Amino acid sequence: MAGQRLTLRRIAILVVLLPILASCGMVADNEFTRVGFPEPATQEGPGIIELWQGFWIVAIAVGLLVIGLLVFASIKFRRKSEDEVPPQVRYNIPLEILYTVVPLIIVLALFGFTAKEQNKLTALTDEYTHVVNVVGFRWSWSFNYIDSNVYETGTPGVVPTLYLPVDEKVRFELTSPDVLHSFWIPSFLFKMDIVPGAINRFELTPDKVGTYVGKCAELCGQDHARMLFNVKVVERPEYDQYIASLRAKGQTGMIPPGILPRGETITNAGAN
Ligand SMILES: [Cu+2]
Repeated sequence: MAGQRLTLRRIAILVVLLPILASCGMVADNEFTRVGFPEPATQEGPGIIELWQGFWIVAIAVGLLVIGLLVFASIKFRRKSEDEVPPQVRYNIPLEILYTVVPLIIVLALFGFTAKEQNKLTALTDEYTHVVNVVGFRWSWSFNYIDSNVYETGTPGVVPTLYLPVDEKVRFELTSPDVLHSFWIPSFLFKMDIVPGAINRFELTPDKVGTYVGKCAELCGQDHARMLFNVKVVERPEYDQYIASLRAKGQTGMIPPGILPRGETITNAGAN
């Protein structure tokens, strides 16, 4: 009897969950199935969306199971008459082991999937086409295009724009001359801290032409909220034109200079 009830419950859970799972696979590209995430603008984005969806599916499944059990228990074991005391149950070792082990397995599995995706995302290759040294400083950004030896810089009042060519892998090298900042482009579904005294590196391949917003995601002082930038993902000819325009303006070299940690150097993209 108990076994039969358990099977029925499993079927009920599947009936509720299947449409959710199916809708994630079939209508993958809207804000509802992305659970609030923006449309990814990089090749790496879809993997992050899938991880996020997986977390939600697990959370919904656990939530439904717990709510289902609560409702079931409160109906099934309720007091049935005024003078009745329902059976008082204590200690159920198998059940206690079950609700210790099952959450542990869930947490370990979520950790495993996250670690796998994160290792893939933060792996450095030698397949990049460009290196951009992003300098986060109080309170704006400089973009040093290492392979072209030009730069662009901003102020809290004049928001700088980072140009990236579409479908080309870019290595970002993050540095800070002052305090902690965090380089965040929501549409790239990626954020990495900028730590003074260290160079944090990652690589992404933007794959959708468009204009995106970026911001500092680490409270860094008075004008933190104005530490904004734009990102323009453009076709290669437009990118080359932009780089040439920086050179024409005389913005060659790196800015601000002398901020690299001792003994560390920005990757020389000329090698590729
Ligand atoms: Cu900042």
